[in-house]
Amino acid sequence: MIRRFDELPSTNSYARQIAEKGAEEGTVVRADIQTHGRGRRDRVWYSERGGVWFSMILRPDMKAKDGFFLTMVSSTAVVETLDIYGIGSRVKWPNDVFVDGKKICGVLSEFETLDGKITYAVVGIGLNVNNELPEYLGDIGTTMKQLSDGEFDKNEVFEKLLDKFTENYNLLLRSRETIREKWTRYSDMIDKMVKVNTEDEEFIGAVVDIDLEGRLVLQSGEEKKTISTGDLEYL
Ligand code: BT5
Repeated sequence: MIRRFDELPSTNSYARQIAEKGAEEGTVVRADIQTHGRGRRDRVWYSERGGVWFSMILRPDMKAKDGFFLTMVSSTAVVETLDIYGIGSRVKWPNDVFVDGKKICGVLSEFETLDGKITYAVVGIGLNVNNELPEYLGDIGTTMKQLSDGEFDKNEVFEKLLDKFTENYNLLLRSRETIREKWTRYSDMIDKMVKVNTEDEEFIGAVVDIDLEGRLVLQSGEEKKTISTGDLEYL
């Protein structure tokens, strides 16, 4: 079921509320404007009219530690959707999609867990389509419109993205390895030098792998470091 709103504070927050009350797997919450769109660590996600902002409620039979694969499925679906429109993009660990060094999409996955298993997940995708970006995001963000000649049919983009999500989600339920392999290919980050900030540490190294739990494996001198989440910058 798709629940569409003109305006919501945040589709993730709304989806969590209705998931608590039992909303079923596959429920989608979409808003044209978010007044309090959220990123990770309570950052603001700029969500004016013109973008595609939505969240999905999922109830996979999955361990909490594998939750990152839902983020991977989302960014994989975004890359494949942009490809349909002739826009080449890359996934960036952990939760972004970039075009030519600029962010076009962010994913926010939130989980409710019990005894190490996911009871429900809310996976939010924000894709810049026809929306304008504020000046402070001008250097770091981009939109589909900016990358092309004109505007896009936002509902069509949403539908294609949902189809791609469903396709990749079903793949994930059959084989995590297929998603990990695809995502890694779309990331183009193996062997690249990066700097990663976690909440309290900073790591610099070359990307060796994305491991079976979706963690980033860095090689720094003789040492290997495995990182669950953080902010990554290419050096
Ligand atoms: C994210 O966080 O990238 C996750 C964004 C998820 C947004 C979706 S929209 C539907 C659903 N409902 C929500 O409330 N959220 C989800 P993070 O990796 O923490 O990146 C946040 C940073 O991205 C900000 O601090 C800005 O630097 C930048 N940013 C904010 N809005 C942007 C935009 N529209 N386009 C590109 N970059 C943006």
